[in-house]
Amino acid sequence: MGQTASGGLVVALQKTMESQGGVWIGTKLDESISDHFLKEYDGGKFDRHALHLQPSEYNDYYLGYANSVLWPLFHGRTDLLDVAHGQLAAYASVNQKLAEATRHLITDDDTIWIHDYHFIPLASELRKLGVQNPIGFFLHTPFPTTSDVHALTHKRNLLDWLSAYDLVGLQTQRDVSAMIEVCRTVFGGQMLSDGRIRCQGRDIWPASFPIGIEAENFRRTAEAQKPLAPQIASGQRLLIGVDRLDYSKGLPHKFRGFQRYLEDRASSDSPLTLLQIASPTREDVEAYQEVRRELEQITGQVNGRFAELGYIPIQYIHRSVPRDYLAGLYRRADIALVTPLIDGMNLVAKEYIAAQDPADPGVLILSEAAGAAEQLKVGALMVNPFDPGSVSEAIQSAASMSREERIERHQSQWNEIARHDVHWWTGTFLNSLKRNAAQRIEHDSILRLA
Ligand code: ADQ
Repeated sequence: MGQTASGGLVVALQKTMESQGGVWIGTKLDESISDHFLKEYDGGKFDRHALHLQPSEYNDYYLGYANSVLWPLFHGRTDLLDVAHGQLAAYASVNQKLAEATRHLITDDDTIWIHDYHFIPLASELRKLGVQNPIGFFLHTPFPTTSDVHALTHKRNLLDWLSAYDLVGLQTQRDVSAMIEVCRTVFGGQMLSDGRIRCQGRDIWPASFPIGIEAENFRRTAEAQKPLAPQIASGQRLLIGVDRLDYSKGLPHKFRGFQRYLEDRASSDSPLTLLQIASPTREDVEAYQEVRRELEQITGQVNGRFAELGYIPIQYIHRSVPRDYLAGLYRRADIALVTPLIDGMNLVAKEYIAAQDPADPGVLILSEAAGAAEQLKVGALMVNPFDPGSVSEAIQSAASMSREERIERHQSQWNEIARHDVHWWTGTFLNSLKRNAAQRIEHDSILRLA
C-alpha cells in the first residue's frame, strides 16, 4: 500500500480487513517475471498475497478484458468497448491461475469473499479444484442491463461464473432488478420463492448490500482537521468534487453544469469556486486519456471566460490527496457536487455527509444515477447529470438554502450512513453468505443420500 488509496473498493475493504483480519489476495504487474508466482506482502494488520502477472497478461486481462470490456459494459458505455483477440482467454486464464495458486491457502473453515468484475470466474475455478467453502461475490459497479449484456460475445459465461457463488452481492435494488431481468430474458431464468433465480438448471442468488463507510471514524477525522485557511481564502464559498478521473464520473458534464451556473447566477451574488480533485486512474487506457484532455480543455475555457483578479472559478487538481486532508476539505466545502453519469454506489457522497458539522452542514448535490441515490435522495438535491440546467439550478438552491433546511436534510442523511456503515455492510453480507452456503451444503448432502 503506502500510497493514498483513491479507489472505492480499496478504501472500503481496507477497513473491513483491519477489523476482521484474514488474507487479502490480488494480482500485480511484474515486468521482470516469465512465469506466475504468488508473493506474500506485509499487509500490516492482515496478510496480503499477490499473483504476479506478466506484462502481456496485464495488458490483455487487466487493461483489456476487465477495463476495456467489462468496466465500460457495466457502466452502459458499450460505445467504448475495445474488444481484442485474446482478452477473454487471458481473463479466464488469470482467474484459473489465481485459483490454482491460492488453493493451498484455503482451510476448511474459511469463508471466501471475491470482489468485483476482475474476478467473476474465480469461484467457478475454485469449485473445479474441489473447494466447498462458502464463496460470495460482491460487484462494486452497476449490474449491466439486458441490452448491454447483448454486446458480450460469450454471454453464457456470466451464467456459469455467477452460479458458482453462494451469494452475489449488488449495491442497489436497481442492480438486483437488472440482474433478474438479464437472467430472465437472456438465460430464460425464473425467480424462486426464496430469492434465487433458476436459469438452465443453475441457481444465482442475488441480493443488495449498499456499501457504507466508516462513518463515525470519518466524522471524527474531519472534526479534528485544522481549518484549511492558508490554502483557501476565508470568505471563499466552495463547491467540492472528488472523483477518480473516470468517464463514468461525468466530470466534463459537471464542469459544463458549473459553467451554466456561472452564466445563470445573478451578478450581485459572489460566485462559488469549484475545487475538483480528480485522482489519476487507468491512464494506459485510451478512453481515460480522452476524458483527461477534455477536462483540461473545459477548465481552460471556463477559467479564461469567468476568472477575475482574486477569483478562479475552477481549481482542478489532478492527483490523490491524503484522506485526513480530504476529510478537512469536505468539511470546509459549502456544497458537494457528486454527479456521476452512472455509479455503483459512490462513497464520496457518504464521506461528504460524514465530514459535515451537524450544526452548520453543507449541501449534497447528487446524481440520480449514483447508487447512493437510493439511500440519500431524501436529503440531497437530486440532479440529472446530463442536464447542465439541472446542475445549475441545484447549485443556486444549495447556495441560498437556509441553515434550518441544511440541518434537517443533513440529519436524515447522517442517520442513514451511520446506521448502514461499512461494518453493517460486512456483517450482513457475511451472515447471508454463510446462511446460503449452509443451505447449499445441506441440500447437496440430501441429494447424495437420496
Ligand atoms: P470508485 O469508482 O473508485 O469505486 P467511489 O465510491 O467514489 O468510486 O470511491 C472513491 C474513493 O476514493 C473515495 O473513498 C474517495 O474519497 C477516494 N478518492 C477519490 N479521489 C481521490 C483523490 N483525488 N484523493 C484521495 N482520495 C480520493 C467503486 C465503484 C463505486 C463504489 C465503490 C465502493 O465504482 O460505485 O461506490 O467502488 O463499492
